[in-house]
Amino acid sequence: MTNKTTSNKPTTAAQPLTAEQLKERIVRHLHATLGTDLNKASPQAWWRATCAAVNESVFDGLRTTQREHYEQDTRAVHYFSLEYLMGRLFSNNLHNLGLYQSAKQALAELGHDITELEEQEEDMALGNGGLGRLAACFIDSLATMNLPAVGYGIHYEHGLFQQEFQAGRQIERPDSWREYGNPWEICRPESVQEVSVYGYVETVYDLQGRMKKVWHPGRIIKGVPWDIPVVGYHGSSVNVLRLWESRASDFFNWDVFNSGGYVDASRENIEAETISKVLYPNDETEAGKELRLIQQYFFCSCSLKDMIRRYKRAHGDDWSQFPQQVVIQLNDTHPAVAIPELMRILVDRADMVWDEAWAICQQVFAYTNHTLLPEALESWSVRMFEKVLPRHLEIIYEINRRFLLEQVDVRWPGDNDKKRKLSIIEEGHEPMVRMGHLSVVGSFRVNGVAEVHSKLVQSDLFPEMVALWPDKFTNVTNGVTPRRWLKACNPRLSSMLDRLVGTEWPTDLKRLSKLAAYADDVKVQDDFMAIKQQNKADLAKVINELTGVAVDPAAIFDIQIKRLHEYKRQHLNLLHILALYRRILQNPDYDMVPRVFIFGAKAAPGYKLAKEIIYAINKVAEKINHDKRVKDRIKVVFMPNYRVTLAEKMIPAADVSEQISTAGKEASGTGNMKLALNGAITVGTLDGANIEIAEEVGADNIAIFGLTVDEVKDLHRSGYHSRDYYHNNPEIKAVLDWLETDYFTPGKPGELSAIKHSLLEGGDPYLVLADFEAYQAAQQQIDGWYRDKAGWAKKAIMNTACVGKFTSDRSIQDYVDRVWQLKPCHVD
Ligand code: AZC
Repeated sequence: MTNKTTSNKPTTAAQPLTAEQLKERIVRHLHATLGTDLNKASPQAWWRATCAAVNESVFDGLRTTQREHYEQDTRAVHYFSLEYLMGRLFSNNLHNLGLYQSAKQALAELGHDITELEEQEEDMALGNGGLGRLAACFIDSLATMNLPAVGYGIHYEHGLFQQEFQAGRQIERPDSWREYGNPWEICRPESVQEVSVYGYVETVYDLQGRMKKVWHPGRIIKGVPWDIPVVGYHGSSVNVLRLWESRASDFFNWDVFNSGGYVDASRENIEAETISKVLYPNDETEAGKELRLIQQYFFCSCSLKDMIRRYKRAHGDDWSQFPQQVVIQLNDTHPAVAIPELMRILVDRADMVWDEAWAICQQVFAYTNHTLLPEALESWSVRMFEKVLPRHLEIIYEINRRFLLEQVDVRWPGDNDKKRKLSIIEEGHEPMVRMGHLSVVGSFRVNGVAEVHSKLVQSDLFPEMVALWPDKFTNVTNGVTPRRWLKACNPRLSSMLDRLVGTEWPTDLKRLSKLAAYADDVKVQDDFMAIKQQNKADLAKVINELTGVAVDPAAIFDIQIKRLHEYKRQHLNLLHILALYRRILQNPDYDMVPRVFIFGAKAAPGYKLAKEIIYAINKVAEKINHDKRVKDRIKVVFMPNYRVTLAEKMIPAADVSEQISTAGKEASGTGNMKLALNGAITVGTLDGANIEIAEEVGADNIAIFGLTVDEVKDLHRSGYHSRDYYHNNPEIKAVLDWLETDYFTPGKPGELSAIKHSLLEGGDPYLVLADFEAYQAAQQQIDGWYRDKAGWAKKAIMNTACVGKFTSDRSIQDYVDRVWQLKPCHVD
C-alpha cells in the first residue's frame, strides 16, 4: 500500500474562510441557487443559501478525497447498516470544517442569528436509536481519522415517526424530512443499480456438463444512490454515506406500459417505491415482514454491486485482490443477507468454484452484535425466504450443509443436538433461517459492543461457535463523537475546556483527563457549575415551550432519554417518583432537594406496554405538577418527539443520568457516555458500558446500584417471585395500588393498571421490583451528594475529565486494530 501517511491523527484545518468570503457565497446562492432577494428571503431560504455556501467547501473535500482514494487504490471499510440516525448536519458540518465562527459572523452581518437558522433543518432520522446513532458517530470518526470508508444504507423517504402526545398518549405522525429536498445530498444517476427479487431457480448444464443454477427473477427494482458527504473534523477527508432509493425498473415498466397497462405499470411503480418508503420503527424487535427482508436485500445487493463495480475499475476480473481491498462491517444481522448475495455473485455470475468464493467471503465480512434480547434476534421463515430470494435460500442451505459437515461434525462427531443447535436453519413446525448464525459462520470476526456484552455474546449466545473459532470473537466498546456531543452541543463547556486543557481534545479526548487536576479548584468548580446552570436555564425554556411546564433551573435535572422499553425500566424511575410523591403527601415537610424528572422516549407503535408506560408518566406528571402540596419539590416532564436535536439540548443540562437497565440487557448504551461527558452523574446498574464508565470515573463519582449480571441469573434460576417484594415492601405495594385507583385519571380507575399487572401477574421479567429498594437508596445518595455544592461540582468535573475512553475515535481505532486492518489515507 502506498499511503502517504500512516498517522491517523487528523490534520489541522485548511485556511478557514473569512466571514467576508462566506457572506459573498451566501448572497450569491441566495440569488443564483434560491432565486430570491435579500429583502424577500425567508429564514428557510437563508438557511438553504448558507448550506449551499458550505457545500462549496464540502464538495471540494469530497472530490479530492475520492480522487486520492482512487489513485492510491486503498483498502476501505464498507459499513452496512439499515439505520443512520444523523440528526441535523448544518452546525455539525460547520464545526467540522472549522467554519462555525465565520458563518455565525457572516449571518449576523446579514441580519440573521445562526441558531435560529439551525432550527430550519429537519432531523435526518433514518434510525431508531442506539444502533443507528452509533453508525452516525462511526462515520464521523472514520472521516476525521482519514480512514477510507463508505457507509451504505437506505434512503428512506420517511424516517422514524414523529411523536405527539394527545391527552397523554403517544400518537405517531409520518416524518417527511425531505419533503422540500435536502441540501446535503447528491443524487448519482450514473451509479444506478438493478436488483432482482422473487421468481424461481432453474438448473442447467453448460457445454462441459457442469451444473449451473439460473435465477429467473420475478421482479427487477432500480436502486438510485443518494450521496451524503461526511465531513471529518478539521481533517481533510470527506467520506460518503451512500443511501439507496428504490424505483421501478424502466425495463420492466415499459413492457406493461406498451401493452396498454398504464395503471398496472403505475402500480408496479408504487410497489417498487414502497421498499425505501419507510423505516421500520422497531427498536430491538424483529418484525418478520416480507417488506423488511426485501429492504435488507435491496440495499445489500445495490451496495455490493456498487463496490464490485469500483473494484473492477481497478482490477478487472482478477478477484484475488478483493479481500485485500475490501472489508464489510455488518451492523447487526440486518445486512446478513449480503453474505449469500456475495456468494451468488461469485459463484453464479463470476463462475467461481464454491471453495474459492467462500474463502473470499470469509475474509470480507465482520459482524457486530448489538443485543442479546431474544425478540431482536432475526430469523426468517424458510417459506418466505424461498419466495423472495429462492437462489439465496439454496446458497444458505449449501453454506449450512458444509458448515455442519466440515466443522460441527468434525468437532462433535455424531452429535445431533449440537447440529440442531448450530444449524443456520432452525427446524420445527415452521423452519426458520437464523441470521445470527449465518453472520457468525460467514464472518472472520464477531464483536459485541461493551466488555460485559461481548462476554455474554460468547458465553450465552454462541458458546459452541466460540469453541469452533475462539479467535473469531472480540470486543469493541462503543463510543460517541465528541464533536457533536460536546463541542457543538455544549459551546460553553467547550470553550472552558479549550482554555483549561487546550484545543486538541475534540480529536484526542483523553486530554480531558488534565481537567482532573482542577477538580478541587474552587474557581473551576464555580465556572463549571455556572455553565451547567446556564445550560439548564436554556433547557428550562425549551421545556416550557414544548410542554408548558415551568421548571426551576436550581433543581436537580434528572434525565432519562432512550427508547422506551421494559428492560430500560422507565417504569422503575416512575415508581420511584411515585414513592417520593407519596412521602411528600404523608409528610408535608419531607426534605428533598427539588428535582425535575425529565423523560424523552419513543415507543414502537405496536409495543402496547411501552405506550402504557408513556401514558402513565404523562398522567402522573400532570397530577404532581399541579399539586400545590408538592411545593415544586418534584416536577415531571415528558419531552415530546425525542430525537437527536432534542438530545443535543438536553444532555448539556443534565445533572443526573439515568442508566437503569436490568443487568445483562443493555448491550452498551451510548447515551450514558454523552451524559457523563457533559458532566452528569450516572445513577446506573452494572450493565453494558456503565461498568466501564464506573471503572473510568471511580466509585465516588457514580451511583451504582442493583443486581449484577450473575445475581440476575441466580435469581431467575432460583425462581423470582415479584409478589414477595410487593407484599414485603409497603412503599412498593402502596405505589402499585395507587396506579390502579383513579387518583391520576379522575373518573377512570384502572387506566394505569397495565404496569402493576406486568409486574405482578406478568412476573416482572426485568426485575423492577427486585431492584426498587437499591434504586431508591441510590437516589437518596444522589440527593445527599447534591447538597454538598463543592462535592457535587467535583464529581461532575471528574465525570467530564475521566470519560475520554468513550470517544468513537477510540472505538474506530479498536476496529482498525482488531478487525479491519486499515491504513489512513491522507488527503491534501
Ligand atoms: C443498541 C443497544 O441496545 C445499545 O445498548 C447499544 O449501545 C447500541 O445498540 C449500539 O451498539 N441496539 C439497538 O439499537 N438495536 C438492536 C436491534 O440491537
